[in-house]
Amino acid sequence: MADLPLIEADPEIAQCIAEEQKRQHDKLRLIPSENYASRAVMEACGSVLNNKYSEGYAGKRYYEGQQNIDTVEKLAIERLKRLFGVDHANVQPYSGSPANLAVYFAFCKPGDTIMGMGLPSGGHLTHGWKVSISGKYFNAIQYGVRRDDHLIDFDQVASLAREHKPKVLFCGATAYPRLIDFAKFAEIAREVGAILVADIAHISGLVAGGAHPSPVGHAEVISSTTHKTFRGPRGGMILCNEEHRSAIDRAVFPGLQGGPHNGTTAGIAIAAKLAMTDEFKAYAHAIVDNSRVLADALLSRGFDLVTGGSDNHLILIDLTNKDVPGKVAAQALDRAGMVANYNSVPFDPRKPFDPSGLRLGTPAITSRGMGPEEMRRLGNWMADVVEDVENEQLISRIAGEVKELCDQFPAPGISSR
Ligand code: DSN
Repeated sequence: MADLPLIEADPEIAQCIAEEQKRQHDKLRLIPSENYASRAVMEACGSVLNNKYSEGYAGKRYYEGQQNIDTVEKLAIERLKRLFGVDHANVQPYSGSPANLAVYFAFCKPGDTIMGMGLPSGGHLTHGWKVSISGKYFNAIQYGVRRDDHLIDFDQVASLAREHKPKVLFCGATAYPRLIDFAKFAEIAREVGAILVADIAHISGLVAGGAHPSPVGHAEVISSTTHKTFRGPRGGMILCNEEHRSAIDRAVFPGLQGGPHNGTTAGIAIAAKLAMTDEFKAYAHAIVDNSRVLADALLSRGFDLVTGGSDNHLILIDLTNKDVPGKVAAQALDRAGMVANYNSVPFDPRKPFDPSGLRLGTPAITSRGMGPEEMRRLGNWMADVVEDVENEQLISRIAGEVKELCDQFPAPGISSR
């Protein structure tokens, strides 16, 4: 039983995976937090590393048999240190939310004041939003974007920071289409004595590839997932200077987690190695170029883009002028082979589960090698669908054209079918 191939051991799950592989191949995946992990990363994640327990850190574990695991983890750490130019990396957080929780645990006690960007402005749940543990266990102060241009309101950040003196100031976002000015955040954090944490989950691949300014030298602590633009496994990491090394390590283990997921650690090491290549640098820049071209294509079809465009991997559309709710548009686009997610826009009068916006991005389609020409086609397809969401004939014709396009661009990590 334990040695049966998946197809024999569990045909139902095998079928789900085969169908998901087909879906990921046949559709344009536009959710900005998703990507295709590199093939080598996928191999590492499904390897025997899964079988090993390794609580602790290299050279100081609570289990024997770490001859190979220590090497894997040390490689991941050394590569990340070199890639990002930091003193230390912790590669054990299970994902981005646990990484951020570990950061709070390292520096704060329940009830302490923390500060981050509010979810409705594009911040992440873990940056102090009220339903998250970060909003419930801490006195969370939330800053936002300006009403007129939807850019981060630095006057508000500064005045809230001066008033509330947070222990930790988070910058970074989950639905913000512009560059993050880490230097400005650092100036404010310094003035009020806060530790600046840059959550670069969405943009770590862009930072690694030089397509977004780095927070290193500005933020004392940097948290990230490893599976978005970084194109690694589902995981998390925390980068920091020497001063915070032991607080961060202790917060992750034994503070928050047990044994690290060693297959993931290997995947992070591989992703870091691949991110050092010229090919990855070109990829990171191509993500941004594609996002700009797609934004222009959408603007030329009358879409209202939050902040008026994009200079990272992500585009946020306010569909109010198209008179279509975000969810209806996202569902019609999915039927047409384009998978985005409905999302609130700043100052959204609608509810989060039925918001006015659509969030999309270019990391996954750029991983398939698509470029400006494909972005212009995509912009037109999206406009055709959103302007006629009930026209199933049109939607099914476009789904066919999308599939034809996808057949021309192999998806990394998905074997030929
Ligand atoms: N907030 C998720 C996203 O950006 O899709 C990640 O946690």
